[in-house]
Amino acid sequence: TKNFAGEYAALLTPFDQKENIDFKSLQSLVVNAIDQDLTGVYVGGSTGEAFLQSQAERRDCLESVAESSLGKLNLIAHVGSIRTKDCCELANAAKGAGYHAVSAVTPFYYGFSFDALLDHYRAIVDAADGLPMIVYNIPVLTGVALSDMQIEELLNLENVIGIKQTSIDLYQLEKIANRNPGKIVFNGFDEIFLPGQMAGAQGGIGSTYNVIGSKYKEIQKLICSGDVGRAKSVQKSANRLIDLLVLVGVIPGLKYILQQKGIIATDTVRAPFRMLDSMQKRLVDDFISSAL
Ligand code: HMN
Repeated sequence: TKNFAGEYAALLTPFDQKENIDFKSLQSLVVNAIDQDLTGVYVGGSTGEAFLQSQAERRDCLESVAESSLGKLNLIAHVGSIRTKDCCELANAAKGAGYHAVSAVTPFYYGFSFDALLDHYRAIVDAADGLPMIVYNIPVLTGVALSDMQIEELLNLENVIGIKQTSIDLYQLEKIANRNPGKIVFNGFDEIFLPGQMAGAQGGIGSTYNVIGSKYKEIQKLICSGDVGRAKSVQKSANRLIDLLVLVGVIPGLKYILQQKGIIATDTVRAPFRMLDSMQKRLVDDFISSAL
């Protein structure tokens, strides 16, 4: 089977001024991931504003990215939503479009039972028709807090090869990695990429990789060569950008930076998200001119 370890950009979904998907800009985001020598892309996740898109739009994005990637990237399709049937449809589309894996967030809002979650993942795996599944655990946004044992049960489902662990709890990450040596753990919070790797993650998937993907690649290389001191200083510089993004809003902030760099055409986000105001833009401009 394919080796998925590595660094992945959680792709944004560029829109035009009317909030329609801008496929040309989406293509250049994919090229930007290739140019940064990233391992792959994670398409249609939180960062992709997937929960603000229709089912047809999500499918179109999956297909468009696969075409643009020209076989140069590992492709992970995020197909999660709270409706099992929708996830299955997208998983099936991902398979058809040539994706290498699917991923799905734990269904949220209703507080489904754990048995319901297991059935949900089984159904998606079934629809993905042989594609490996990466469970997406992001308790701060879903409100679904999985225990170590529950995570292990999910990891033991057929075709589940790993988890995207977006949590500040590095102790849990360490336990997952330690107890499930055959599975792959992706770090989901970019600000703890280095500590996540130290705790046993074999890569990361995140929004800021769209802009500073090469920093995470560099940290990974430095860890391998035993130079943790320098890895720390690269993480530190990444975190100063992340501080700013968290302050102004990660998705609109990243879109603004990518638009300023000429990679995407507009910094439009979908309502109810809001674009940066002029003061926030000035903050980002000042940061870019001094650091990026
Ligand atoms: C996705 O699902 O699209 C992303 O991979 C989510 C990713 O883990 C991001 N998490 C959130 O936005 C909650 C991080 O990249 C995050 O934006 C970054 O670490 C800054 O906090």
